[in-house]
Amino acid sequence: MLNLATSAALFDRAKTLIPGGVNSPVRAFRSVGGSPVFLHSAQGAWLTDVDGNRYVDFINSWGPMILGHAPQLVLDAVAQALPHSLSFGAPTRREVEMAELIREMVPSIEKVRLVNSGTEACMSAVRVARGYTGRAKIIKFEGCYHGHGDAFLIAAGSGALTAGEPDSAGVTRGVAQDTLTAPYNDLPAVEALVAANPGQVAALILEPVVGNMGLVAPAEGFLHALRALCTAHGIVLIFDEVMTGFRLAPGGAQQLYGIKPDLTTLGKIIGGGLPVGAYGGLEAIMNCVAPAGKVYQAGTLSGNPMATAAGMAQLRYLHEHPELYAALEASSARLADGTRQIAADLGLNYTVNRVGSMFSLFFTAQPVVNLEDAKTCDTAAFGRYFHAMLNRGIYLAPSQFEALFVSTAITDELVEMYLNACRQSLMEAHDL
Ligand code: KE4
Repeated sequence: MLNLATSAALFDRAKTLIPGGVNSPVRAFRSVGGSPVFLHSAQGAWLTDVDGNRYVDFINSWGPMILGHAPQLVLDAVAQALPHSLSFGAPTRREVEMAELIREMVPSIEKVRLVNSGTEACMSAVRVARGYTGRAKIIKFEGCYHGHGDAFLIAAGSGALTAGEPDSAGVTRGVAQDTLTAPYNDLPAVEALVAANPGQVAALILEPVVGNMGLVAPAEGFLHALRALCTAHGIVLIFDEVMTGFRLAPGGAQQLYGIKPDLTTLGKIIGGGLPVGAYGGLEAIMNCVAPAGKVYQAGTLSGNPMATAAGMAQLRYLHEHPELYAALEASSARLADGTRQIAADLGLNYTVNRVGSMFSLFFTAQPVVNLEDAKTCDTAAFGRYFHAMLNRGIYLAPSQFEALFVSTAITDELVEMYLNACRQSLMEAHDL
């Protein structure tokens, strides 16, 4: 068993100071039980916690660390920027260069605005879609997460035709009534929502590949059908690529599936580990954003010189080394296929979904194509598996309803280490 004494003491202190002892809920290990490990440092594929325990990281800060932790090229870029002050609140050359690079890597983005998180990016994209169309309602999918903006914290209403009920306290009915929800991969449900709200839907926002109910891929033709539906009804199609952007391909999921959304939201990888988000797309829509237009959005630290130094260094490397995506595909396929085979060998037949370097092991034998399927998982068994893997030095997402993120730092040896731990941990979790 791991010595987690210092983590436990820090967590006790934290709980007297910070809600739930963490600065983001999923970190609290609530859905897997136990107390979170407090991290001290990281390098490449390896994390070290405050008790000196080491883990191979398959979360990578929930996506940003695609090159592994503390890549020298990013550290060097930040060190080079450091002496020139930390923040100006005024335009800088690097923001122009970053906008040019984003536009080159994601051609559907004709104009882009930098913000400080994925949440800000998604909130702003919806606001500008509403300002551009003059419409109020949005469509989102059950199980998709777009940050903690009020409009997104909405449970699916019964069926797909009623306005949602707030998921979170503090979200008013006034907000909830403008958020319509449908099951992911259910095109008829979306068509029914559009038909029931003629001329009222400003935007449809989705994760083109879902990470936030565990990994769920779009059904064949689903994204193309949504594109056609939005075009036909003047609905702004927003791809939330905060997770998938620069990960599934240099140009994200939209490059992988050949779809041109009207707006794209970005985060995580774009900041190289520092706080950067972005939203952008058609010039006609983005020219509605202040001060060019009347949709207000602002931010003290938007385009922060340290964050853009880290982000640009990482993005430039990804842009200049497209071959790394084939390497990620190979290592991720070995991890996911190996996991699926191990579960089958143990008679569990669990579902493993993967797209590129994102994958999830679902503790259910049925296919998982939407949130309802994902909720059939044995989350208690997942919790036992999570801790069994942690005790074997493998750091997974502390929730069944998250995706794993593979970095280029995962070597063949670490794939083997993961698969050995996976076999032993599945046996331990099921007393096999
Ligand atoms: P942030 O505000 O956390 O930077 O981004 C929100 C967001 C938007 N869109 C998608 C598709 C996302 O996955 C996220 C954030 N992802 C979660 C992981 N499921 C971040 C981890 C956390 O909430 O602590």
